[in-house]
Amino acid sequence: MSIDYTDRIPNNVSLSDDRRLQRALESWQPRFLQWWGEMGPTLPTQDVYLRTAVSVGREGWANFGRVKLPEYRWGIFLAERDQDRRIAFGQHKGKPVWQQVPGEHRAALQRLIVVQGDTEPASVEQQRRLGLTAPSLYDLRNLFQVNVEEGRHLWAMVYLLHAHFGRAGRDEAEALLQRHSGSDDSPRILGAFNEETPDWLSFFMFTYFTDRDGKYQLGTLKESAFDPLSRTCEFMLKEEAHHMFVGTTGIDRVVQRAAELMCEHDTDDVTPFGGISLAVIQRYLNFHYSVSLDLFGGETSTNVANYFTAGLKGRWQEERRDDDHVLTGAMTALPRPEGGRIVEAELPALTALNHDLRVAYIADCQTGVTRWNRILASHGISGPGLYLPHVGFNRQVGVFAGCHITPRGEVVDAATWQAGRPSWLPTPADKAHVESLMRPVYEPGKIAAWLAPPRNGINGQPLDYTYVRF
Ligand code: BYC
Repeated sequence: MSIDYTDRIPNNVSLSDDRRLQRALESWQPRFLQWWGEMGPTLPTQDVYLRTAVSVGREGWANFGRVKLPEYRWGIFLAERDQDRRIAFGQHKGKPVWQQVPGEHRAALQRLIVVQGDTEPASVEQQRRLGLTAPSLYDLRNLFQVNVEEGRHLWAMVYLLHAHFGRAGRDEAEALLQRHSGSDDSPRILGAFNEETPDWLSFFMFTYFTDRDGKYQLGTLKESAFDPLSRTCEFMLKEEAHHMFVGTTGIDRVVQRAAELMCEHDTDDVTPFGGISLAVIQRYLNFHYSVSLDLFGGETSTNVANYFTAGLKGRWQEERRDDDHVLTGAMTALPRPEGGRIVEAELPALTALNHDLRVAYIADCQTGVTRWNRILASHGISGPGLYLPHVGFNRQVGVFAGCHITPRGEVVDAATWQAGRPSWLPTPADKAHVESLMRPVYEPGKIAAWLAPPRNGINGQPLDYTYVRF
């Protein structure tokens, strides 16, 4: 199914057949562009070597070329429709999926789409100044690729709001451009999207941990009985993979450089040599991992039980699971703090679905940590290495909110926690050091000294390719 690029809004949803919808989206488009101009990347550029979606099929879905950023073709792309698709879970299991929103699920679906949509422009806002300090043109190009695609993911949600939620949906689409990351008056909806992404170590951590929450949330919405949402998310997941690649390989390169400097100078403290020490990397990891864990919502949630039963939001890889996909009566064990200890409690599986998703996410996060420790081992650095802190560490949402739990999982009192904080979360000195390393490197093929070069260029281009022109 190819995409019509002659339309003002590229799309594969036959937009020109629905003049009202087309007009509504065409009137939202200039407001989106105004938002991009005001809240998008601050670094002026001539053009950037970017990937643009051209088809939603299995092969050759994107092409690469030099694009002026504000002229990127943001469009509406849904994965191909499976005419026989049936609901895989919940009370409507086995019935045909919905092409329209059922009245009784309107509010809940709209809420899920708004929450998802809100994160996309938020991340662009958080990252808007990073171009000023990019460690290479390769990295700068990757930042802009992530940014334009998050902008497109906003389009994906705005399309659903306009096409299926009438007046209320159009109002919500407007509000997505009015809320801003970190704003006092009108912040973004979820906590992690109001945090700053002030430096490139934070950016790599964000794309590793927070974009990975995106992967899991989109994975559950891809199971939705509301077929247009499912098809939208399926295509978004395709783009999302590159964002996590940026995070994984970005941290690889920071760890590798730290390891090189540790060997060269025979010390753990590589700060004086222009690197980022493992202790600092660990503290950044602890922060980004814990705020990303909060994005899954409470360990027990009646919202999620209702979403599942209604067929709005499934589980990760729902159809590969070997159970009844209805879960009434099923129980599950989950950890919770009790009397100074963390104990396992038996609870209805339905209300524990946020926990279920978080467990899959944690296992996925661990793969990066294992990979980074392998890089250390390849430099002869043994020892504890990097690790994921305990699930209860630094949590603001769910059963662990308000508890004082160390990264190793001990429940401590408030004073002990505060005393340990500088060892566990980035300190002002850590941030100042990382910030001091953030100097732009815009010469083709050159890379800042605090991270190793990437292994390969983009789309087969050499590393010294001019990925961005000014
Ligand atoms: N911050 O029943 P509860 C991405 C609210 S990332 C603030 O425990 P529920 C991306 C919650 O809204 C993926 N508020 O949780 C990544 C609820 O409020 P209401 C984004 C929070 O509803 C990088 C109340 O607390 N997509 O795509 O089961 C770059 C009770 O909540 C937070 C989605 O999240 C928080 N952290 O689950 C770009 C998918 N957590 O309704 C993009 C859509 C909870 O009582 N959203 N609350 O006023 C959802 O599925 C669910 O809304 C949540 C929460 C998983 C977020």
